[in-house]
Amino acid sequence: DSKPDDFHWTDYHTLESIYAWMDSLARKYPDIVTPLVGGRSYEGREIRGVKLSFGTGKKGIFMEGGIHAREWISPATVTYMLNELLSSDNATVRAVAESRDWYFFPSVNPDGYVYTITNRMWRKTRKPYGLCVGADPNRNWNYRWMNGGASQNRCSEIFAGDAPFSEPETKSLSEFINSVSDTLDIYLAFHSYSQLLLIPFGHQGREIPKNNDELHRIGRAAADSLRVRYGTEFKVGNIPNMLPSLSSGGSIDWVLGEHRNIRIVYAYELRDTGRYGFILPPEQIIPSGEETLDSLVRLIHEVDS
Ligand code: ING
Ligand code: ZN
Repeated sequence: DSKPDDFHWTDYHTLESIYAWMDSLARKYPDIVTPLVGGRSYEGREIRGVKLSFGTGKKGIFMEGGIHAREWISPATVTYMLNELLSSDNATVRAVAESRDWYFFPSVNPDGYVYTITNRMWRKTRKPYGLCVGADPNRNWNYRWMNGGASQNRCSEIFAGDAPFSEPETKSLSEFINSVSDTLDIYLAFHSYSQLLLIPFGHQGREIPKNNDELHRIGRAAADSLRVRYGTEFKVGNIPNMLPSLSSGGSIDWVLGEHRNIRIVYAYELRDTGRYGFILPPEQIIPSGEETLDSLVRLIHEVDS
């Protein structure tokens, strides 16, 4: 693994290395980058992030990565975009970067991510539940909790936890989001895999976002721009129409459901469509980062136009 000075996107990185790199950014760009602690995990790790701020009075965008431990392309793509938004000299990227305050949290399930070093296919948190371990942190948020596509079986991969926000990760991160939510207008979560851009809601109440048409229009524009560079096709739609089942208790349902000022909310399901699945070769990190940033640039242009 690497020192902060040669942090790169030709390999996946450990949590420690990602955190050390974020610290190095705060030292290198002290006027722009502020280290943040968004919460704490069951095993006592910090959920660390950075805020990028190029000026005052900007709206905010929240970038959630790594809520599922094995989806390694998520933290890798999120850190790639963080780096580009901070240091690219492309005028279009610079304008988008400077249009907002950015909250980047590349690895919001740090215990799970560390555990995937030895158990590569781990998805959940690491809090013990009897004979099994972990809840699905993307079924644990307190909005229509346990209302479709989630399980009360403690050994299930989609175990929702014993109660909403039973996991310290989702509880503490939700409190952090609440503390900055007034300024936010966009929230993006990054998962893998399937190449989808998912629009809330995932619960079984047939709830549709008030701005569903806008979310579809902007989402399709973002997917169009994502396709240009490498031909990667992303499909766009509401969760129940895109996935084989419902899924309640996800972060994006809670963000849109509880924070009506955050109008622009999506979950990306990044590369690929199943050839490599969660074990995406590291050669694809940079292409994924590039095309996802292309889509993000377009998304923000559409929101601001
Ligand atoms: N897929 C997501 C999951 O949590 C999702 C899909 C995203 C559901 C956002 C609800 C909200 O199951 C993967 N692969 O994790
Ligand atoms: Zn996921």
